[in-house]
Amino acid sequence: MGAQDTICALASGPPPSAIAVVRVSGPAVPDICGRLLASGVPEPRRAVLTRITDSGGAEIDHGLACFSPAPHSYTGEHTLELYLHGGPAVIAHALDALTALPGVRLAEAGEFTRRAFEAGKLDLTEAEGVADLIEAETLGQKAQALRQLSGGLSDTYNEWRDELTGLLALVEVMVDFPDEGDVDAGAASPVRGRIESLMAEVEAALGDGGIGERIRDGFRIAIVGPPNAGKSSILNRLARREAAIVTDIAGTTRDVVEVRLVLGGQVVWIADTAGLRETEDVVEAEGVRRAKRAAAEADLRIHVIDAEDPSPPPGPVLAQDIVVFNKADLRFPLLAPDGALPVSAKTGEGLDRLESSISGFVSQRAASVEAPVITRARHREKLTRGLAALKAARDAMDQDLGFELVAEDLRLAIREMQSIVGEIGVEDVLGAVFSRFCIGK
Ligand SMILES: Nc1nc2c(ncn2[C@@H]2O[C@H](COP(=O)(O)OP(=O)(O)OP(=O)(O)O)[C@@H](O)[C@H]2O)c(=O)[nH]1
Ligand SMILES: [Mg+2]
Repeated sequence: MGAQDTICALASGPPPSAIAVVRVSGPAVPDICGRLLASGVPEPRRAVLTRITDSGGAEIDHGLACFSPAPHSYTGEHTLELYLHGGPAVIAHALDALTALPGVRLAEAGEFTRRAFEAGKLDLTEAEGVADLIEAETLGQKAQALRQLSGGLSDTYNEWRDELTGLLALVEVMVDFPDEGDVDAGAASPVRGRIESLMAEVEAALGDGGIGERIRDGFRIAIVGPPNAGKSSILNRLARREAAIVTDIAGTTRDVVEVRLVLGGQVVWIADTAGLRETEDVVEAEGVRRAKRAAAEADLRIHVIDAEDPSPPPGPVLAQDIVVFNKADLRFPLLAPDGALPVSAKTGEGLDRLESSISGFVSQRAASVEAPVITRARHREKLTRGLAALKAARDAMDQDLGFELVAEDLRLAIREMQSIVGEIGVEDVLGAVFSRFCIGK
């Protein structure tokens, strides 16, 4: 399947819809216009209303056609977009008519954007921004994806790469002229300082609390506490459905039950966990182990105190955590400990305040880093490796290991920056990124 294939796909949502957009990209586009459009090849980048037929002359639809000749198109190739009536038969007829033509086939997931990437229209982080924008459910995700799509991440990575390239040039001069001993010391010191300041910038980016990834993938919240405190009942209230099993038997929940919600304009994953207690039961003990892990990994914990059997939270309570005093319906006047939020999963009392505490936490967290440059684990992994290479370069300088080694470490760091933006792309990374797109994008 070479780039010479012309690809086509439905680019709009599933039928029926008012309008369906069928997208075509590749060298056969002018020929396709000649064969299928009564208008012939439309004037570039102008929508024309035309009768559209298959090659046997049978009418597909009356619709708008827009032709964008290479290289000024999304993919950099000749492209044609057809705006048809969005019925399943119209779409099927259009795609059949297109794929019946020589050199035309259906596109694979993400293939239009992959072609755009290969034509240099987008770099890899920008292409990821396209995918994120399509999937964005919250305004926070949308804003982050738009920033990424318009080069907000690549700008930083490219700046770092350019700075490193400049440093490498300086170091290479020292490798090439090793005898200029006096020059070495003088020229080397600014290099070391610049490596250090770059390290500080990369460290700051890595130390962003994972906000970009949280905005994209969701914040993690764990409901923890002793058995029977009402953790699952609280989850069900928050989820507004019976997501977890509730019984009066202590030790009901074993697995971590997660529910995805949008609160405070952000995606949050709320995890109900097994009640924390010492137990001989092998299954329950595994549940407790998982509960502890979920609590440790969460951005925020909701500690549930049982009003029927109040005791302090068994696990560590961090500053941002929320403590709730559940079954408040059973105790009047309320005896909630200081700082604990009285709630009743039974009556729903206090649940709105719990929800707004969670919303407040996530929206504040999301705003705590203005423009995170890491939005995926892929970025974090490469940047971490880039930082390690920078450290190695600095240490090689400090230990007088020779400029060849420093140069090698700088080259490694450059490679990590380049692979984030896809300048050097390992094929499997590209495959992994683009295969997650929808067809037609
Ligand atoms: N009166 C009253 N009963 C409640 C409240 N919340 C939960 N319960 C009851 O408490 C019992 C335990 O509730 P669960 O939600 O299963 O408690 P849990 O903390 O998930 O328990 P484990 O999964 O065993 O750790 C059930 O009988 C619930 O109906 C509440 O606010 N008021
Ligand atoms: Mg439970």
